[in-house]
Order: sequence, then structure tokens, then C-alpha cells
Amino acid sequence: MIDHSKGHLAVCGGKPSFTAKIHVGRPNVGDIDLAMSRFKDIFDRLWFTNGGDYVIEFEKRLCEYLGVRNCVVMCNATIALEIVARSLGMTGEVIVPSFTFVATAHCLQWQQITPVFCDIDPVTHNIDPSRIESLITPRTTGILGVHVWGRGCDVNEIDRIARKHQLHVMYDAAHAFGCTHGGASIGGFGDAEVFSFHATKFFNTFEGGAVATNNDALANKIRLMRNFGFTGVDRVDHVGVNGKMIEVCAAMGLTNLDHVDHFIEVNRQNWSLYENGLKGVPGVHLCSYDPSERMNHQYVVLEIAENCALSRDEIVKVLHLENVMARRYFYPGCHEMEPYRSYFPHARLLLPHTERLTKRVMTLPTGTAVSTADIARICDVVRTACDRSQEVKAALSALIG
Ligand code: T4K
Repeated sequence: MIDHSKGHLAVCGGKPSFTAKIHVGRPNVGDIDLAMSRFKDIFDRLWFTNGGDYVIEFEKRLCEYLGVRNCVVMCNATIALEIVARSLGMTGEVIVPSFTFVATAHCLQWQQITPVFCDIDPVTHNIDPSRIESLITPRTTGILGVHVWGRGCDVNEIDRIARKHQLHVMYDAAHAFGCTHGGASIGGFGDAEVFSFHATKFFNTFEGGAVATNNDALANKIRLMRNFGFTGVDRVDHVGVNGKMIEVCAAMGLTNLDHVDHFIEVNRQNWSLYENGLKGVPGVHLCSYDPSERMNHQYVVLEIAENCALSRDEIVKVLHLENVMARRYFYPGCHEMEPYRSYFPHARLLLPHTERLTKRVMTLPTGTAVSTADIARICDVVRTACDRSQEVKAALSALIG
């Protein structure tokens, strides 16, 4: 806890609350000894990639865990998103939220598909289905939803719109591994869903990703595209890229998969500590998760309301000075990044909720690397900074200008 008798916030001349940096996105790691023995096995067998035993086992285990017919693991989610869009035959325009990591838009733009940005629901932070139909044109071929923070999109309404207009539906489920929506595991919605297993994600394979789909024909096509279009030795029947996951990543995935329930439990407890620790701080709103769903609680998301004594950016600056590396996810919105800012200079006029949230939302550290004492101290910093907002504002402007 901050010692108010001597200590002040670092911004007010005190020492930082943490001597070492506390990060958002520290990886969760399962049994390291087991991982090492699997890595050793990979060296013994000298089989590093191209459909090795660990990749095959990992895909099987993922299908079981997610309850889907097919899982195609990849080197990362960005390539997986690109391959899914291409395998579905998406062209022209695809409707997508701007309140997401830029890879969601890039996976389309990279293959000359125009991302048409749709505003989000201010409560769920997910694409707002009531705004989708007005964006459909004769060039529209699909909808790409994102399950932001692991909270599922309104999949039924999106499906209804897609069926009516004969559009494909894919989901960026990068945040949503281990989560359910309507009681069903995320992974089985739309034509296909894509998970990210990047180091910063709830469940990681160092780098990696996976496509989940119940469509066997689509899965086969995706498998071909993942491996240069090879259908047999010396035979290529499709254009393709190299999207393969390597054995070391699959071995890490198998190791972490055994600990998913533990990771969820730690995150859930961390989230509750934040909920208690930040209770009653005016204008600091912790985004909640539906208790009837299984959620991975990987994102401790604060929305800083107008009535907060400090702005989101001021709170983030204070935390950084205390060595808490809070992040402004998602900032800025994709529509404010290049090339989209130049292509669609007026996009912000159609995205009022996205615009507001990109200025108000931030995430705090969680996961197995963060202790309960760390969380108590982080909450204390936020509370103290808001309590002493005038002093903090003056110190920040002297420091940063
Ligand atoms: N769709 C969505 C909605 C996504 O969020 C992402 C990825 C994707 C698609 C694409 O998935 P991938 O193709 O990556 O599989 C990071 C990640 O690079 C990116 O994977 C992730 N989203 C995004 C939200 O975050 P940065 O630029 O914020 O990463 P960086 O290096 O600043 O690290 C973030 C924090 O994590 C730091 O505070 C340090 C900590 N960290 C990071 C790494 C890599 C660690 O403690 N250990 C580590 O190994 O993009």
C-alpha cells in the first residue's frame, strides 16, 4: 500500500510503487518441465514443422476442448484471418468494427478487400448489428465480427443479417479462447472463427493461432492454403502461403492447455480483487463479464467516465510513472491508423461510440504473473490519483507539459 505519511505518487515526487515494471500481457505458462521435455523430444526426433506429431495432437486436443469438428493451427492469427477471408471468397467490401487490434482490418486490406468500419455497441464494445445493414452495398461479401475482451458478439442477429443478404461471416476470436456465448463454446460460430495464441493472449503458444470451423470442406481448403496449396508430394492445386505452426509452438500449446482452468481461475480472482479495490472511485468503471458464461477474464478493462476527476490518459500516465504499464487498448481506432485514415478521412463521423471508447478505455495487468499485493497496490494508485486529482494534474503538466 502507498504510505501516505511519507510517500506520494511518483508523479508528485514520491518513489514509484513498483521497482520493476508490471506489464499488461505477461504470458501464462503451464508446467515448464513438461514443456522442456517436449522440446527435447522435438530435438531428438529432428522433426520441427510440416504436420509433426505435436501439431497433430494439438489440433485434436483443441477440437475436443472447443467442441468443434476442425481446428487448423497456424503461425499466428493474422495469417489465419487472411486465409479464412480468402478461403471464404471474400472480395470487395467486408463489414468490420474499428474498435479492434489493427490486424483485423489489415487481414482484409492486405488482399485488397475494403474494410468498411461499423460502429460498436457502447455497452458490449462489440460490433453493433443494428448498424450493419445500412453499410451493405452490392460489393459487400461478408461480416467480420470481433469478440472484444472475450465477450461474444450478437451472433444470432449477425447470422440473420448474413443469411438475408447472402454474406459470409467470420469471427476474430483472438480474445476469446476458453469463453462461451449463450453457453456454447466460442469457436463454432459463423463460417469460421480465429483464435490468437500470441504470448500476450490468455492462452499462448509463444506465437500462434488457430481456425475453428464445423465446415469440413472449408477446413480442408484452409489446410491447403496454410501449406502453399500442396495436395500431395510435388502437386499444388491451390494458391497458398506458409501459415504452418511449428512443433515447438504446438508443444507449448499442449502444455498450456492442461492449465487453462487454472489460468481462468487466477484471472477471475484477479478481476474480483480489482472490482473490490476500485469500488466507489467516481467515474472509474470496471467492465463486467456475464457470470452465466465461462469467461477467460483476460482483460481488466476500465472505462473512465466523464465524471472521473482524471482523464483516461492522465490515469495511464500516472500508472506508467508508478511502473504499471497499463495500455490504452484499442487506441487509436483502426480508422485513425494508416492507410485507413487516408482512405476514409470522414470515418469518425459514422463511429461515435468507437470514437468515445478509444478515448476512455484502458486495460490493467492480470494473469498468473501478477500477485494479489500488486493488484491492491495498483488499485491504491488509481484511487489515490483520483482523490488527489488537482495535485496530480499540476504535477503532470509540470512534468509532461
Ligand atoms: N485480433 C485481435 C483482436 C488481436 O488482439 C490480435 C493480436 C490479433 C487479431 C492478431 O493476433 P496475432 O497475429 O498477433 O496472433 C500485441 C500483440 O503483438 C498482438 O498479438 C495482440 N493482438 C495485441 C493486442 O497486443 P502490442 O504491440 O501491444 O505488443 P507489445 O509488444 O507492446 O506487448 C504488450 C505487452 O505484453 C507489453 O506490456 C509487454 C508484454 N509482453 C509481451 C510479449 C510479446 C510480455 O510480457 N512478454 C512477451 O513475450 O501487440
